[in-house]
Amino acid sequence: MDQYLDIKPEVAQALAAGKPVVALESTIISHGMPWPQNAETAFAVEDVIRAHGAVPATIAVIGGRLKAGLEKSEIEYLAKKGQAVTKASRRDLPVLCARHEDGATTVAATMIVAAMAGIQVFATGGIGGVHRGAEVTMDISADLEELARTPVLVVCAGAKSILDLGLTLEYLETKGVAVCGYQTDELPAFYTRTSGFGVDFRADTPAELAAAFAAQRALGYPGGMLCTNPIPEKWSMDPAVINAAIDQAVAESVAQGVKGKRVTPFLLARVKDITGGDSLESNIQLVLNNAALAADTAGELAKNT
Ligand code: PSU
Ligand code: MN
Repeated sequence: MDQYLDIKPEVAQALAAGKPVVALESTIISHGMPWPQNAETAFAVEDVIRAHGAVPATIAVIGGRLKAGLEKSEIEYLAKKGQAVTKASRRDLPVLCARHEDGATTVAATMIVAAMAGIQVFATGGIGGVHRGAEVTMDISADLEELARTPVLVVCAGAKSILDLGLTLEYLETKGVAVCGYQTDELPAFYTRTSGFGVDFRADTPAELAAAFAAQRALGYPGGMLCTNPIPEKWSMDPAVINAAIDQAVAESVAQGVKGKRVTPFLLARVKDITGGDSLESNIQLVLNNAALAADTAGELAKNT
């Protein structure tokens, strides 16, 4: 299994010494944000993790190697290539390894590589979920299945309402994935702090969150856990503005017949364009906020192991 895995020396040393490490995904770099903000954000996120006492490990596939920890030059390479890089979820990793190709890892694929490397905590912006209209299209992100099977704690800002948030929570409940609200009882909706949907449990400190995940690991559950961390008040968006943009983007994707793995990148790009870039700054800020919480939580987990 490790035949295809390269752990960056700094990350390997931290793991061997029991120091906190935080994994980061790369689809957010190639498909989630435009150049050059994507590279700037990827570097800033790594800096926040270091400032909070943990070692960052940005994950991607480069030349068929599963990389746990990227060099700056590799991050820049993926950022510049943008949507030309293969968006890699669970099903794509074996093919990329066999063909010595590059891939930007989604939440699902990042969890797989993180778990292989021994990294327990992962920070991102938003996860994939059950799309609106999934009762007809069956468009349900592989991220949800991965949360059910791979033991990684994913810290995100909830999910965008490009998804059906209610169905996404139902799916996670069915799969036995606990959803934590960080200092909130409600699922945050990425750009906004509330959604009207309740979470399973609330944690008010990184230590509380770490304790819940540690208990799950001790019980031998196979899967991961989801922590949803609301966007800081200062950066949260007007729900009317963002929801109108999302509704328009979803309508366009239906009208244009966008399908499969192209749906999420299409919606993300359209929402950003329709809101004239305001949403991009909010997106960047919430990722930084999640990185800080993930690093603090990894620090708490490292204390107890
Ligand atoms: N949602 C976001 N930003 C993102 C993604 C989702 O708000 O960047 C990316 C993540 O990499 C996520 C992936 O894992 O899209 C989900 O894609 P899909 O819906 O095709 O599974
Ligand atoms: Mn999909």
